[in-house]
Amino acid sequence: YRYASSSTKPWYVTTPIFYPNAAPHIGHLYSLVTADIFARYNRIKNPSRPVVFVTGTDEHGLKIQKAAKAQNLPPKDFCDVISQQFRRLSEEADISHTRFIRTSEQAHYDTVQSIWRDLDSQGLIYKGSYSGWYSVTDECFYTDAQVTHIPETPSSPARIIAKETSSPVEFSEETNYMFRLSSFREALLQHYTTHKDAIFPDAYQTYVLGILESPLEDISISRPHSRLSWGIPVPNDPEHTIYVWVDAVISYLTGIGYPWKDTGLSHGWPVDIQVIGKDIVRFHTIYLPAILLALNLPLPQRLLTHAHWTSSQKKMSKSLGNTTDPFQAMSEFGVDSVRYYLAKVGGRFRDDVDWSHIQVSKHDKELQALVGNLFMRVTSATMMSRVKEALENPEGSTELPEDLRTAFRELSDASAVLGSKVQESMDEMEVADALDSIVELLRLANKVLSDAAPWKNPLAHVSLESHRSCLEALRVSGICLQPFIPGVAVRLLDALGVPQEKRTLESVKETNTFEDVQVGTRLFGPRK
Ligand code: ME8
Repeated sequence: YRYASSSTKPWYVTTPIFYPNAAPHIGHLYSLVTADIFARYNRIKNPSRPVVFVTGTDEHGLKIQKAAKAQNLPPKDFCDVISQQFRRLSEEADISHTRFIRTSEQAHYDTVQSIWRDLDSQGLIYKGSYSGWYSVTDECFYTDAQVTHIPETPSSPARIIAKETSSPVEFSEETNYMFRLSSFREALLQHYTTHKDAIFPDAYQTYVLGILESPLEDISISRPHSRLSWGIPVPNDPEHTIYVWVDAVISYLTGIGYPWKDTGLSHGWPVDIQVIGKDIVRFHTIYLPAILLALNLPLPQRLLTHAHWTSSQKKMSKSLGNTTDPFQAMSEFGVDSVRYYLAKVGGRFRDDVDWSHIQVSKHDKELQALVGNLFMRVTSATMMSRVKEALENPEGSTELPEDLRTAFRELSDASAVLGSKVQESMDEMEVADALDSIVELLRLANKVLSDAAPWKNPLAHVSLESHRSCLEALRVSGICLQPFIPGVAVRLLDALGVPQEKRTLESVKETNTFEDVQVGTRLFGPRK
């Protein structure tokens, strides 16, 4: 990841680095699609600026060690198989990542150890005895106050679980390396107080500021090798393995080649948008930033925290096994319709959403009607011959009735402002609003066409104006839809004959003649 010029920092976006403990589900696809929408949006917004997009798999830790053991496989072999499924998911879903990182890579091992040494040399790491409640599912320690005892019931034995996540915990007392997280509280508080939009949606910024009002405790950042052997060893002390979350958050740096040996080149740091689920806020708003402050690196610009997809109101999770298979959904409805559903319904990010097969199907039909049918209707054989007729008789335009003139003008005006509406919403990270603006324009175009009913009107100019104004609506929608549904958008722009260099947000404003329309192009594949 070398860039010839240091003047323009590449635009950098990340997804969480997923645990390959079980097959990916819709929740993972959602994070990938969300990050991809921003990656693709930035490419059309600023085509000369490179976009760096890192995703991958977080392979170390007890959770993976246990899952591999249950299958009688060495952890690396186990991860090879499932990491490959995450990679395939990214490919099949048209995710435009530029780097898929595996934390089991040598490059990552070196980066993590080098950062450890750096923190250690600054006196930020010390050895201590640590006791607490460990959750393998959540891969973290909880204090006494954060766990609760559930008494025995006829159907289940007594258990101790984490209050926040309901995951089972086990008590452990061991010698660990500790990180002086406590000494970063003020700097973090200062950061979030002055960077008011660091965390989106706002509620999480408030939540994090709340955490920072009380003292932070130092955290354990290693486990004894006897408990955790699948991980990166502490430099010069192989009896201890580095805590998986320290290892994991560093992948955002490894992903763009840290530690940079060639100074003066701009690699992309800091991250511009970091997409995560609300389950991992603390690691991204406190642990990672503290490490970055220690390394004297700038903190990520913005963190987008999204809610969860649920299944019968319960969070979809690999540990619970109540998941929806994204490959299955994509083969049934096509990649773009699944992306459309995820972005339209999940693009407000604030509330959990229950995955609904019926709703995906509705969204698939809606998209086909809005885009596919509109294109078919305005390029039908009859329409094309009436358009030709009108072009041969320019004077006929004076006969257009006033109400139709107004309707066509309103549609053109709406097309002209779509680009800036989308830009406004996307810059505020309101993905659903951006998509809604596009849908609104397409609805208007469909309505204007139905009201004008050129097929019933003897005046050929009604056909010509319907054709022109609807194609224009399709062109600007097609450009703006590229981040969301890249497959359909590209087929649409190809069908409209829009040249490659005219597919940027800026070119939405330019005028167009539709001389190369590919009549009869299929924009959607067959549905089951
Ligand atoms: O936490 N709805 O990995 P993970 C929406 N390895 N998003 C969901 C989801 C759901 N039901 N379930 C998962 C880890 N996700 C760590 C991350 S980062 C340095 C290390 C998404 O495989 C969401 O983004 O458990 C969540 O934060 C992430 O997957 C957790 O994936």
